[in-house]
Amino acid sequence: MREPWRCLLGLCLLACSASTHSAANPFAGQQTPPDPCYDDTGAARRCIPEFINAAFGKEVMVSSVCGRPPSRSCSVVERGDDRPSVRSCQICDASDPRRAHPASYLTDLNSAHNLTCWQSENLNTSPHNVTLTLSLGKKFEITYVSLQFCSPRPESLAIYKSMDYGKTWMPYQFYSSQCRRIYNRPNKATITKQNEQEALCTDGHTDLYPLSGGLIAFSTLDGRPSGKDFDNSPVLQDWVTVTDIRVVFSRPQLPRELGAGSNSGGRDDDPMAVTSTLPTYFYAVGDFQVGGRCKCNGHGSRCLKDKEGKLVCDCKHNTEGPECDRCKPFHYDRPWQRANAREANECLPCNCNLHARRCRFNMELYKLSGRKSGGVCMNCRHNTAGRHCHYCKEGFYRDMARPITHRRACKACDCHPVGAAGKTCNQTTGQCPCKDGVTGITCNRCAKGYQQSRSPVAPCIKIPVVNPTAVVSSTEEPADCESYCKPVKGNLKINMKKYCKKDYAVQVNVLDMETVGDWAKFSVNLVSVYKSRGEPLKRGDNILWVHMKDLACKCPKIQMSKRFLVMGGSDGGTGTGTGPGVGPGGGATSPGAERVGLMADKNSLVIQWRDVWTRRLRKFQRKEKKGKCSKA
Ligand SMILES: [Ca+2]
Repeated sequence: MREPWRCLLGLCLLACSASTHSAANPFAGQQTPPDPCYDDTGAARRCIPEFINAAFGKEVMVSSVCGRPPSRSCSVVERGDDRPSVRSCQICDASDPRRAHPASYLTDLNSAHNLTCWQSENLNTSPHNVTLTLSLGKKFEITYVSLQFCSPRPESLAIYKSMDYGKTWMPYQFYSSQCRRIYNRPNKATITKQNEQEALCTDGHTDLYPLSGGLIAFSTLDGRPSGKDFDNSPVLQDWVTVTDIRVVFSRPQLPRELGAGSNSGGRDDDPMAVTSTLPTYFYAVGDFQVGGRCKCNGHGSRCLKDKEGKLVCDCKHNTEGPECDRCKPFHYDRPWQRANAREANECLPCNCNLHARRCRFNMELYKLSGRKSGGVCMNCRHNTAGRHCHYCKEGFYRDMARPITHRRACKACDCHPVGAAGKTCNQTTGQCPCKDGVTGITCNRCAKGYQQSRSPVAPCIKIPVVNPTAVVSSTEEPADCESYCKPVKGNLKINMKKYCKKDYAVQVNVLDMETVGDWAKFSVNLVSVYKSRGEPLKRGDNILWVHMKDLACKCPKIQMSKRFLVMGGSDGGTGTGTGPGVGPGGGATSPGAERVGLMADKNSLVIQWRDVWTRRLRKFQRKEKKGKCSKA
């Protein structure tokens, strides 16, 4: 009995440096020590759940159990000290707790003082597989599987594992005194790095003795070369991962000493024969252990039951999933990786400057960054754009007074719909692209030397170089002005004689001026009309044309925003040009038909208005009506 325990202890030492707290410890988990997944500085480090007997307390599905109906089974008991073995018989009765041997005895608290054993029915045929199936309900990384027998150990036994909750099974280990014959495998094959994930067969652990208390213990990593470098061996990490374990007892020991039945004993020459009758036998196991750790890939230090009662890892390092086997949402800056002794390999959040809630991983970008960062932010908010939401989207610019993480780090360009050539402004200054002659951050006004136009294509146009006041008050008089203007120049008096000679006499207010060819075109307001030969003149807006040469010689002299008495027409002057082709020009080129309005020249009388003239001009008006002009 001493040997198996030493063996188990050895397995444990191999498997774990941690103490073998089993889930049976009622005080486990009561203390709340610092989180082992982080060091003193808060940096992530590998953390693993404690080493446990994962089978403890779990239900084992068995294909056979004694006691229904009650049956009598006999075994040979060794007494040691050269005393002869004795044959002992017992009744198995499933309905009597004192005589029952249920499957629950496989995984109950194992006590040397009170060994509880599951026991199969009495069997007498072979092959007659008896199976034990244990579901762990979650992935575990296991170090050993052990069975402590109450009956003699089977002559051939197979262990299978499942990684998908029992959907598929694969061989894990075989025990047989005839490996090749029973399992078609070589005995004690050597394991190389190439076949580390292969089940082996051994004839060890198949001795008849001890007749009771014998142990079968399978150490999952024993003899596998990469076991020493487990962190870097995905193959072995996979090898030790299980969700379910199945043990199949294929053949019993049938030594003559055990021959209990009356039939002829001995081994069948062909163990795989359809059926052969054997002496009555049974299997009995007192303890079924699966030593290992809840699989959390180094990102969790414990496993807990979730709301549905399912065992799951308590994941840290920004991981999630039953085995902490993926990164939490928004933590996709690098690929998920298992933690190892040197690197915690925690999942890292994407850097989105607080502008996105979702991101995805891009392998190309990750490789380009030297395997540092591969996260790409999705749906950047607050008018940001880019893989890290780190710049402003089109139509917005960076407000440098705020950090990029600020909700209002990006301001609208607000480019003027007419003044700007586009909607995209400079990312740092906010300057919109302005059309020619337009200025301002948003292109909302005309530049110096430009004036607004009605054209959306060219909203600001160059102000003409000709300055009206400069023309009117030009000091650059032509040299011949003296002779050109005579004799009228200087004669600023008005009398009945002059009044009679002219075609029109009006008071005008000069508003504006522009040049059209050789002509100055004055916008005027007719304040009063004292005379108009031909078509009657109306008060209000009108045009006064003066040839540039006349204007340059100041005959007449006209100033902006001032009122003048203008008398012109017949005697050398032009008439009231209200109709096309009116009157020939007097000493100047006729403005032509297109120049509608009044005309004044060197022969016209243009004098700054004086209010006293109102009465005098009314008097001339009355006299003319009485026919005084024709007399003169
Ligand atoms: Ca037990």
